[in-house]
Amino acid sequence: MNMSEIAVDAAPGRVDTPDLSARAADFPILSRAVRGKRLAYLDNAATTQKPEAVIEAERRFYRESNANIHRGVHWLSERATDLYEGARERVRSFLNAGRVEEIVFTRGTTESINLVAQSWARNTLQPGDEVLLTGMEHHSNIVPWQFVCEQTGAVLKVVPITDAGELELEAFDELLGPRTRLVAITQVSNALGTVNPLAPLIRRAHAVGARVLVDGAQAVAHMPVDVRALGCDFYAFSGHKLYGPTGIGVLYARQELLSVMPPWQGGGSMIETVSFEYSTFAPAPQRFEAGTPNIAGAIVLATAIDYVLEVGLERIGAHEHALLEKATAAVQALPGVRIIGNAAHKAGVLSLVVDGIHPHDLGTILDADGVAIRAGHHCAMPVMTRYGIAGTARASFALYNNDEDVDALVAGIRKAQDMFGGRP
Ligand code: C6P
Repeated sequence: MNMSEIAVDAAPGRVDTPDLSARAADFPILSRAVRGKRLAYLDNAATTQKPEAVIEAERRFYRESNANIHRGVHWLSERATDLYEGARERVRSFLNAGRVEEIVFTRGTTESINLVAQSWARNTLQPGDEVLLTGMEHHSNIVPWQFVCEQTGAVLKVVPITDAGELELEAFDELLGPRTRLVAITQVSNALGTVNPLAPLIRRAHAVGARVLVDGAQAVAHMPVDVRALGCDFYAFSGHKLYGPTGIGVLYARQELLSVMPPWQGGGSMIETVSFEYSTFAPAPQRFEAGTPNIAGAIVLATAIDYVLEVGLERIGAHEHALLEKATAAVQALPGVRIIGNAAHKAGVLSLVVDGIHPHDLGTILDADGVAIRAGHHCAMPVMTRYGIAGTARASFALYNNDEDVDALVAGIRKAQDMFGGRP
């Protein structure tokens, strides 16, 4: 792989560190005390907090516009349908997809990936075909492929990762072959923070005739995403990691694929005609949205998208990167602390292990001081196996975090070291 090709994709659109300090006030929960302490919420990779605009949009929907969609002849149903379909258009524009029909609402990243596995892959893969994953995938981008490999006789291949937490690019090239039908890859690793150089990898995959699914769960809240510039075939993300509600997510799929993919769940709203002999199905995306969808979730997700676009995704990314750099330097100065994930291009995720302290103990000590992090394997057990550890303590940044949060994190680690017998 040509390194200059990678550099173009990997170089973030760096802007001067923006001042987002006023934005914390948009998030009511951040002003509450936790265990009598100021809350430093650093578990944003698990889920982000919600701004007032999002909370209010949900309330407004149920107060003013609630009805079922695509069914009613009455005013409220038309209104709810317009809002829901308007939200689909806002997601299209957010991802720069070519057509609104390419946007399917799901429950989240996990369901989006399972949809591709059980609709596209199950009907495409033949025995001996290969699905290429990477060693840094979340379980949501591993287990659905294991299911479909078992169902079809296809086999999984895995691109290894380096000690620094980057993909072994030569191995990617070697593993990609004429039997590769799908590459399923994360844009940003939730356990390591690595940002993968997607565009050249997607080009390589397409050159051998493979399709590419991108897990965007940890990307969409931190950088602008353009599915057409990336060239991916499928893109999945969750609303709740993007300042939106839980229970709503998105699958983008190219029109030529989606339009011929069979439904994977049957029910109301996804049919054209039904008889006891056979049924015919609505075109995409309705074909993939069986039953009453998360109407409020989709509409409120669009409000969350408006919110991040108003703040500016490049500014958010630059702000989080500045916090990551500050936190990285501070923990590197502590003896006995090892950062897991030292890729050249990282999003705002800091995973670490501390000598002699289990990540859960560290998480509990931090929690006592109001610092919320995640401890464990982060649903990325193969990553932990790769580094020979049971888990990490992970701090992950969002647009509302600030230097005070970083200071609280570092102070908590020092305190834990003192409690566990002093720093080495
Ligand atoms: N990672 C974390 O703490 P859902 O649960 O469907 O919204 O997202 C699943 C998922 C898929 N891919 C990646 C890269 C992810 O990080 C996640 C969710 C959370 O890291 C919860 S395990």
